[in-house]
Amino acid sequence: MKRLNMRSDTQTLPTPGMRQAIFEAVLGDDTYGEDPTVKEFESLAAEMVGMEAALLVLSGNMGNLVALMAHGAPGDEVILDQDSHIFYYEVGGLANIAGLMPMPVRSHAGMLDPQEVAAAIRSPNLHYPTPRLLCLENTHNRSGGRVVPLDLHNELCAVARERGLSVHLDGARIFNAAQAAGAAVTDYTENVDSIQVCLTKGLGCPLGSFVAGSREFIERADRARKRLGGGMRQAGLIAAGGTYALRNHVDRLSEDHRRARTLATALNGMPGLSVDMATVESNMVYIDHTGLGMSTGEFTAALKEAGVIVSTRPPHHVRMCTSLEHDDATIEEVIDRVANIVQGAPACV
Ligand code: TLP
Repeated sequence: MKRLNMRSDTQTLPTPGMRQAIFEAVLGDDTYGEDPTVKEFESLAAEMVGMEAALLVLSGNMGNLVALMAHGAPGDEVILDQDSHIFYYEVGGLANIAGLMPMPVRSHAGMLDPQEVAAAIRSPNLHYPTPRLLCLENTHNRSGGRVVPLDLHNELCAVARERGLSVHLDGARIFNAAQAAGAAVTDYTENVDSIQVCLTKGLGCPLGSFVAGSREFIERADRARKRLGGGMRQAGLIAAGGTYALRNHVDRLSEDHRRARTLATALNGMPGLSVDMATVESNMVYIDHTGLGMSTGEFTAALKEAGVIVSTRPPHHVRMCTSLEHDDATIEEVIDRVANIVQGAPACV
């Protein structure tokens, strides 16, 4: 039985074209600024997100951490969504490595409220940490890959600006967000100071992310990367995949979005399952399995038994992501296998 891996868009393997590009990469020691493939990648990446400069890093987690360290000094405060990846999934690096103070604000299905963000920014006072940075995320992972609309994004940036804060965008999937919003990535970066973009999600690279911002910001980010042990040598092996992905894997992301919608529509029609279709805006599908009478663990195990791998969002959801690993036939096969499980579920027999 073929294993259908829907766990995450991080599960992609490099395509033959990408492997060839990596194989042919001209290499040098990047710590000395002598890897031409890294240089080429960083200038293309900066150009594509409309920033002065970019820096290759090893992962999205590292990219966010490097950006946080470049923006703030220990003791400074960061306003961010309680459900953001930086707050929820990055091992507390914000506090325990960067030394920053998190001020979490609750988003509403992935959308921060500008008034609530404004209220969370404290006025200067000897007793308070200094508010330094607002972090945004787009697409928003824990809300089901929702796309923060450009108007709201710009309103949130304006709130930060008015109070003298910088803005960092966790744009792990910003190319998905921009395509789904019918906007340019540069529309989303116009009012932010820095962005982190993952190469390992829908773009299909085996590793790597980049941060981008002003030249001066990237100089600080470079030092932060080095402090974290992320200074690399013949990193063109990573960068070559990145350049290939930026040139070849961006336009196709809308196919992943179309397949996610097909998947979501079919699953939503099955007894015991429901999908909030309003949240299916990019390549993620959060499936509420409450009606099956199975725990998240039981449902995930039954799916695994049927060769469908998902990630868990307990107590009520599992997540499936579409990516370049999946064609239409894969999606149909996933739908068939889930339909079989549903037929035998305690609440449905
Ligand atoms: N997200 C992963 C898991 O960590 C949850 C996934 O499977 O979705 N920002 C956002 C918005 C992300 O979704 C992720 C990864 C990261 C940053 C971190 O990227 P990596 O995994 O490269 O460190």
